[in-house]
Amino acid sequence: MGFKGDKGERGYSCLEGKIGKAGSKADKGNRGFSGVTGPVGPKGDKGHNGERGPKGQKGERGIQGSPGVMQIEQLQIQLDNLGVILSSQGCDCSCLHKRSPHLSSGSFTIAFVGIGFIPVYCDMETDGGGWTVFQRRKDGSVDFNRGWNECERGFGNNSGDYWLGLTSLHQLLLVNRANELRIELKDYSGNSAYAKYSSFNVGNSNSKYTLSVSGYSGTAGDSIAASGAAYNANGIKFSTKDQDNDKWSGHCGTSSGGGWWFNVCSRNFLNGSYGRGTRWTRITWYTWKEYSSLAFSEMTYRKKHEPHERD
Ligand SMILES: [Ca+2]
Repeated sequence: MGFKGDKGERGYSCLEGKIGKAGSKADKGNRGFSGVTGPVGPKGDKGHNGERGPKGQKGERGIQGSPGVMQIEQLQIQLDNLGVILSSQGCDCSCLHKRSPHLSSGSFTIAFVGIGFIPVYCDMETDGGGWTVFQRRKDGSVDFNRGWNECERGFGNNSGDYWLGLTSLHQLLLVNRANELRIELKDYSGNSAYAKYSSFNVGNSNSKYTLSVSGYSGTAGDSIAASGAAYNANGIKFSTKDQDNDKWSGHCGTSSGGGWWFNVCSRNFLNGSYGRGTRWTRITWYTWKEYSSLAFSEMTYRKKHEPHERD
């Protein structure tokens, strides 16, 4: 067997020289200043119009606008026919009669903005019509001996025995400024009479609803101003069983059994107790039947038209 030759030296790998450590990265330099803005260039050519797009869907219906003046008048007439007198100023039966002359007598409700709903009865026939009824006695079904608050507020049913109330009466009279008063009376034998006054007003609560009435005409006589000075009601405050504003040393409201414009006390007491009899505490109108009680009374008012206001 021959001798094994010497092992030769190991040669260098040609890759070894590339395994060196990478050098460190250089620092980033500061950002430079922005350059000066150049001049505005010339305006470009106008572009072509695009093609028309497809038709959109139909929108929802908008909210209805406010009615015009003519529509409000038509609405008022429609409400008149339903028995509701709509007015921002307290239109009453005289205003209603002028606006809707075809309407006959009946119950209506006045929608008085700021005051509320006021039930009334309108007499559209008597003496030219347009009368607002604020008191009625016809069958004794309603007790009229009420306290102050109820006389202010009103009570009864506007198609029967009824008292409108001093607060509403005062407010409604204020709207018209000038008013006339008409009083219808009937006795138990079926006879009728009336008293009319060309000037009528009722003051506010501070005045205790002082009555102002003058200018009599009619068939029943003037029991308000001519039945004896101690019994006249013109310029007199309202009194009730719980409030004495009368001119007597006693208390007419408790002696009489009803609220009224008592002097010392009355010969024109239409709020007296209902029923036959001969006493001043009954429903009386002295210049017609003295102290014999009456079967029916109705107190109404209407706006007084000056001659130039007549239609
Ligand atoms: Ca008194």
